[in-house]
Amino acid sequence: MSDKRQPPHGQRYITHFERFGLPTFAFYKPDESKPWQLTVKGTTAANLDIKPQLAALPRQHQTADFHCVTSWSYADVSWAGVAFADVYNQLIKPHLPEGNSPNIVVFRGDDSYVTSLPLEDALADGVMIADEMNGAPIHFDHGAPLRLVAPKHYGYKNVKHLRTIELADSEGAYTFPKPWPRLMEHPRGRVDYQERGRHLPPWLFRWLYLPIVWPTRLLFRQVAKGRRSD
Ligand SMILES: Nc1nc2c(c(=O)[nH]1)N[C@H]1C(S)=C(S)[C@@H](COP(=O)(O)O)O[C@H]1N2
Ligand SMILES: [Mo]
Repeated sequence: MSDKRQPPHGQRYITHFERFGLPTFAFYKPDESKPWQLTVKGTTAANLDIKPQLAALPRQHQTADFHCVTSWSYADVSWAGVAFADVYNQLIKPHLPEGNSPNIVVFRGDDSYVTSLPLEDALADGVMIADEMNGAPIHFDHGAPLRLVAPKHYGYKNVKHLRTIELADSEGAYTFPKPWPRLMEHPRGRVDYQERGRHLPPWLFRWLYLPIVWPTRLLFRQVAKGRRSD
């Protein structure tokens, strides 16, 4: 990364890309005994698992900066996987109920983390379901085995351990994971527009998040240590 590169407004580059997230999800452990499914809901097909079909889609690669809403950014992460637009158009759309035009996509992780994007944002260039990071299968820390990557959106839209994709037609169809306030989730979450959350100005979110960044980072580090010595 060039020293001269300026991060987006209100962000600061950090030098280590670490596992991070809502503290309630720090303790998640995957159940490795079952094969991973990627289930699509809101279609006519009951229990549509598209995981086996991902391999047939064209592969995409991109290098992008990663921006957490709490103000840290990490430069130049390279991802590989499939475009969400291909997933939607080829694997999901054929199963939508007649006359149904969803406008929201809800993404849920295996740890029960949940957030959403307007369909229009999810179909944009660069939004992918990634299975590789920096040339290797995505490590647990960064969302193994499948992660949503939406580089123009804050980290909280980039769902790790992706398990469920749900098509919905109104925002009321889902909520941000409890007990976290929905205030923390902007419906779009675009970095360029500092859509950090709802109802409050971006500077206030930055100020509110400031005291929780280090405790959260330390919690995730502590849990990772425990996991290694299991
Ligand atoms: N499943 C899941 N995905 C998640 C989160 C989470 O807690 N669980 N946290 C989000 C937040 S707030 C951030 S900043 C990024 C952190 O990604 P990293 O762990 O790869 O650094 O993951 C996002 N995706
Ligand atoms: Mo974040």
